[in-house]
Amino acid sequence: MQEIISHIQKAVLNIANELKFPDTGYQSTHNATGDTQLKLDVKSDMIITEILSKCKNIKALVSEEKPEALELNTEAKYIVAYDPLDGSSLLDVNFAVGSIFGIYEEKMSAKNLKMAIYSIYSARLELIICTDIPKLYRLNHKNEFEYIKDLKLSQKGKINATGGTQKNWSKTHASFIKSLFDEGYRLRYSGAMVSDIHQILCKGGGLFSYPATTDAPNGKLRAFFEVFPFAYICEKAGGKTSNGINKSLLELEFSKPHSTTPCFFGSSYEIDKLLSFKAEQ
Ligand code: P6P
Repeated sequence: MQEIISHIQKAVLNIANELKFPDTGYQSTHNATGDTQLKLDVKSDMIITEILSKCKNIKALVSEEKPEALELNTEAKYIVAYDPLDGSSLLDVNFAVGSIFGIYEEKMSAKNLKMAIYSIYSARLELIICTDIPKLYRLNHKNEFEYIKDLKLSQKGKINATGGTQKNWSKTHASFIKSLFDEGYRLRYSGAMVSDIHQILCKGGGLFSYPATTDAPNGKLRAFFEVFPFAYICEKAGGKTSNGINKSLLELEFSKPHSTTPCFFGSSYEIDKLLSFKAEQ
């Protein structure tokens, strides 16, 4: 695993340098889920592909930006599924964005997830690595990732990160979200999942939601590249996750690599409240 970590560290350092002077223009291409691709989406994907292809422990690379897997070492046992630049559409307003990696053993399935990693490209370059406990590292003056702290979720938070277009929410979801605001939760939503969940993990609690909506009945966020890695990290941090029905996102199974799912991540109080709301409907 350390070999994979060091290759990912090298890739995120390269991407961070690329983002300093970005061309935030769009390609004329789209990814497998139909998102228009930024030049930096493609560039970040190229950097990760080039660097991780040199790692002998990786069986295959599966990118959110590519329709097909890249087979590497048939004898190796880890498949790395990644979103090379989550939140890239916010680069033109200089918001924090990041890369997300799920490391799966032998096959891409939530129960085979063995490590989850994400980076945050902002005023500081940070890397969160989670095998058992999510650990936050920050780039120091010597260009090394220095350990800062473990990330833990308390029983309840104060932050409500509400994804999806509100006019397309179900009535149940709208009343659940309102009930948290009525308790005094504060809206904290940037439009980049990686940054919005990072804030909840660093502040120690809250809820991030991207529900089923009338325009995205299966949700928007990608299971293997975004949802499973963050579900793994949030649950290892002591939180809970759900798709709005089940008791953990990590129970879900998908056959298509670019499948999406409604998703909720947070402290146990918020997820328990979500499930009680849905049960009453
Ligand atoms: P909306 C970014 O494009 C992304 O994939 C996630 O990072 C983010 O949480 C979501 O989409 C935002 O979607 O519909 O709220 O703009």
